[in-house]
Amino acid sequence: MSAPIRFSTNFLKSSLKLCNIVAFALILLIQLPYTAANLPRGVMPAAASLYTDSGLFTCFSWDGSRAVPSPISIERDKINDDYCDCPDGSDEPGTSACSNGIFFCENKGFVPTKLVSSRVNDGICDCCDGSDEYASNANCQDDCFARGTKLREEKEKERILLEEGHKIYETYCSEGQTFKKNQEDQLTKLGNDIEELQKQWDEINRIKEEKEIPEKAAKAKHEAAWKEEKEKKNAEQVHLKGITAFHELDSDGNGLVSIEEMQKHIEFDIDRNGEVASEEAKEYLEDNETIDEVLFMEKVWPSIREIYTAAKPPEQKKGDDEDTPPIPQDEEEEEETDDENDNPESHQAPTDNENKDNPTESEDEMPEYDDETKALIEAAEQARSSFNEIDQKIKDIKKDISDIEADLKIDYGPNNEFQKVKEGGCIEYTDREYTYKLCPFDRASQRPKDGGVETTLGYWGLWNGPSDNLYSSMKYEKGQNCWNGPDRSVVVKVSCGTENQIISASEPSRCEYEFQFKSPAACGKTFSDLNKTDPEHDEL
Ligand code: MAN
Repeated sequence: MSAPIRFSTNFLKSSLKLCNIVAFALILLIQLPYTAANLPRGVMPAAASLYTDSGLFTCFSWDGSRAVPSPISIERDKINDDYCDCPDGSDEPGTSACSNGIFFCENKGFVPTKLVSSRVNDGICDCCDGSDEYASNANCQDDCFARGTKLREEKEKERILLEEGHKIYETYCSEGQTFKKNQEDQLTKLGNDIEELQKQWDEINRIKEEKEIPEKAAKAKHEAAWKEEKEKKNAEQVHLKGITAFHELDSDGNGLVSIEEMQKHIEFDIDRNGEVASEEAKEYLEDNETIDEVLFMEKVWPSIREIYTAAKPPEQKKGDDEDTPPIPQDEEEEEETDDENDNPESHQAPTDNENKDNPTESEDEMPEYDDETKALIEAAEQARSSFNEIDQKIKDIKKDISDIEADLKIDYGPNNEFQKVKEGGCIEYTDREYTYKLCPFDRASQRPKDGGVETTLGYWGLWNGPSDNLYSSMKYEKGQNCWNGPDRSVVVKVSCGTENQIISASEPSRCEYEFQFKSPAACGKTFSDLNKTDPEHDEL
């Protein structure tokens, strides 16, 4: 029962096979004129269809990768007849008849190439398959396969490198983007922190100011009391010294100071003629012949106090009125007072803040604050310390914010992939003379190999690659000025590599440098991305 069915199936299968063969043969027949074997010599595959029409051949020229037919048509048998018919040279791809013809070397096993057709049969082997010298004496060897093998090995190495670089590139992208995201999150967080801290700052500042008011008042009160006490003490001392002076001047001890007694004291020699004239003495005594203690203290002592005290021998002056500087007797003496080693006791009386060694001074030191004031100071101190703490915290956060904002402004590539390059830190390269250093997105420098100072070659400026490959070149600019020349600058050419590395540094023009820099960040394109542009290279 099943036999006839099997027969008919086989029959059908055979018929189908036959149909396929016929169809394939037809396709072959139709395509025959398009095969390389049938093409006139030297025609490139991209132009094959233009040579297959039966009948007339239309001359054409190339506009980029597009063939543009010309108005001139010729008989097909005039193609490659060693006579140039088309002004564009398209009828003589395989001879040297047209100066502008193009000869296509198939170079099987290697890379197909194009030659100007004048190089056809010129005795020089241009194509590795020797096809350009088909009618010359040149003995061309077909070394396309050997060359192809070498090229394939190189390509394979390149492919491995690009693949490896691309893998790292992908991690650079994801880590770079995560980094950026974290920075943005951090910025938001710090912004919120600042807002919160600012509120606390306001409150802590308010407390500080509040605590400082009673502190200030208590301190001022204490200081005013001390000042008053000191003034009182001083006045007493001045008075005491006056009384002592009176008794010293009253040499006969009769309770009166007379003109004669005054004359014994050379410090009253107003005109400095070496003696105290009675008029001079009298002038000091306010025109009196004699003066008693009460009038002396009231009228004379205030005017002679300084002169009298200054003229006293050092031992006697110790602890004298500290508020009053001595009046210099003449220019010489004035100069002497400048020399601290000469006679320290004749110098200006120590003030409250000076000469702590002076035993009398310690008596004048401000006494300790009372417990109540101390407590107020302590409370204000605490408030100040809390304030300083929060104030510093805010300053630190503001600094962090501005650092992050500045970093976010830097263009680390379309996927932030160059952030990893920056993170990697500075990279050095040493040539015969210099060690060059590149701190990505910061600064480039140079220092002589045998030591010496570092020269700044430039600071991070901008990406300056061509518009279709912007991130292939960086510019570091505004470096140290070159004597009689420009500010130094560096162009860093960036290409794909499995690590961040400077592979060369040069100075093409004085003080203008160029680094070749390899980085996985530049491995955005894969091997196939880079090798799919030229279809004629597929034959490799
Ligand atoms: C230094 C270096 C050189 C540069 C000269 C210019 O020697 O920075 O690279 O050419 O200065 O004077």
